[in-house]
Amino acid sequence: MKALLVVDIQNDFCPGGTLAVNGGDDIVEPVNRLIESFADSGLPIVYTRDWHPPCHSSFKEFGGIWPAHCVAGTPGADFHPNLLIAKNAVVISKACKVEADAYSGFEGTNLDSELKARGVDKVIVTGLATDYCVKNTVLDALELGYGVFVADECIKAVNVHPGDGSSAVAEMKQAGAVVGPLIDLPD
Ligand code: VGL
Ligand code: ZN
Repeated sequence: MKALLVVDIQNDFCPGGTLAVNGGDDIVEPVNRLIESFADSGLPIVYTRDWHPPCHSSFKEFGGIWPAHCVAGTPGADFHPNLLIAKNAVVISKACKVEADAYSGFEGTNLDSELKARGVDKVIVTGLATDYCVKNTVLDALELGYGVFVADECIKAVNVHPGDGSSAVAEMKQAGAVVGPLIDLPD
């Protein structure tokens, strides 16, 4: 059974947000097409979200490297307004504690058990950002034994250093993920 993973498509990671990924909102439309198709087929759709307390340790003012972003319950942490939220959506919040950051949707969450409970053995990964949360979610999924397909059109990198996005893609491929266009989506 396959599932769709929609990683952190939240306002703060889109243009206008505090940690905006260039063109981050460009992926909303292709991701919505996948959401519709998975929903029509009754397949699981899981949304992860970065969900930080106001004094999170990853924020610059508290010793971290990022501007404040995705503070739980604020508009910046909301999903992009155009993102379709499927009726059968499973929402996984991560990095909810002051001390711990989590780039992977599996880290400190019940994502693995939610997937296993639904008989999922293959995940299609989409979302933001390629070089952080997408990459780490993909690497953990592979480690946990899932087959992983990453849809090219449905991810976008923050590129703190130029080339971070392409290195992340290379790393995901090296670890066993298939990264390709939507037209190659596996059955
Ligand atoms: C992310 C930086 C900080 C992400 C989360 O979702 O890729 N990036 N927190
Ligand atoms: Zn974060």
